[in-house]
Amino acid sequence: MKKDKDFHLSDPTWCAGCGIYGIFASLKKAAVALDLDPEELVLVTGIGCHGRLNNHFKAYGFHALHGRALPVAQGVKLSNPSLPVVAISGDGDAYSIGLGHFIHALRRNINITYLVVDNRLYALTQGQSSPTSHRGYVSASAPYGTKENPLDGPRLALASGGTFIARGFSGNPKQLASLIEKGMTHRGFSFIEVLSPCVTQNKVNTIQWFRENITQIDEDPKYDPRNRTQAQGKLTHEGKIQVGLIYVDDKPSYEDLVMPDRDNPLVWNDLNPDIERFEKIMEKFQ
Ligand SMILES: Cc1ncc(C[n+]2csc(CCOP(=O)(O)OP(=O)(O)O)c2C)c(N)n1
Ligand code: SF4
Repeated sequence: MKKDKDFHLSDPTWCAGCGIYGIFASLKKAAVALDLDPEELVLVTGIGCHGRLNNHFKAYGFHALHGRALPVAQGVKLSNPSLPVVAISGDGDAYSIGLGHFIHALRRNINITYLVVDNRLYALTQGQSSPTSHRGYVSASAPYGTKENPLDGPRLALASGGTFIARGFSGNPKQLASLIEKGMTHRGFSFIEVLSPCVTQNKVNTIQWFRENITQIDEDPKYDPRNRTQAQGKLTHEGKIQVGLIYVDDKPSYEDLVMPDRDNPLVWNDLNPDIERFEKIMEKFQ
């Protein structure tokens, strides 16, 4: 059985108190619980402070372009469906520049896990408003307060056909690790938004603020995460931020539908091109 330290490549350099430390710890715990080997796991990150995660995590890693973690992660999965793939974005990466990819991955139901680190601003670029910054939030890009209304990732995911929707909190790594573990065993696209304080740029949504403003969805004993109407009700209800397993559904994954030949994935094929044929194709472009 592996231990957390088997997935620890190097000590991270996020600011002291940054929520991403809790996500780093939770991801290691989930990998241990799933009995994975570092070479059996692929982490794909976007650009931002969250993007440092795969620099320090012992697994295969790919640091994609800003907003492009999902296309790369989906490409990896389709080339080698036997590999567990976790994509990680920030709220800017996922819900601004990468929003189109998010919606299509949800409706495609491809079998990867997507963590969105929600610190409610663009941290790496020094604190501009992001799609999850609340209206009135004063930031580097909105000195008179953010004018847009915030976007709710899980609500959008439910409307887009998501089959595994959860929200965790970096301050509760035990729960987060369990959500990641469940997500990674889900057959289809598992989306976990993670509330994560940025201690350096965001002086409003602090760890204390998150603690005071979240509520556990399963505190309601009647809550059934397989009931779409209940999930919709919880997510549209104005009040505290719902944390926990919000919604789960069984639907065929993208691979189930498009890859009948799973025993012969692209990665095992001999891709040496036929040079003559390749040159003929290239002639057409000259
Ligand atoms: C195409 C492109 N546009 C803009 C940038 C500049 N940029 C780098 S990180 C970032 C936003 C980071 O915010 P988020 O995705 O929320 O990640 P965080 O730093 O908060 O983890 C931006 C706009 C970039 N690197 N590439
Ligand atoms: S700037 Fe914010 S998100 Fe980035 S490492 Fe520091 S605390 Fe974390």
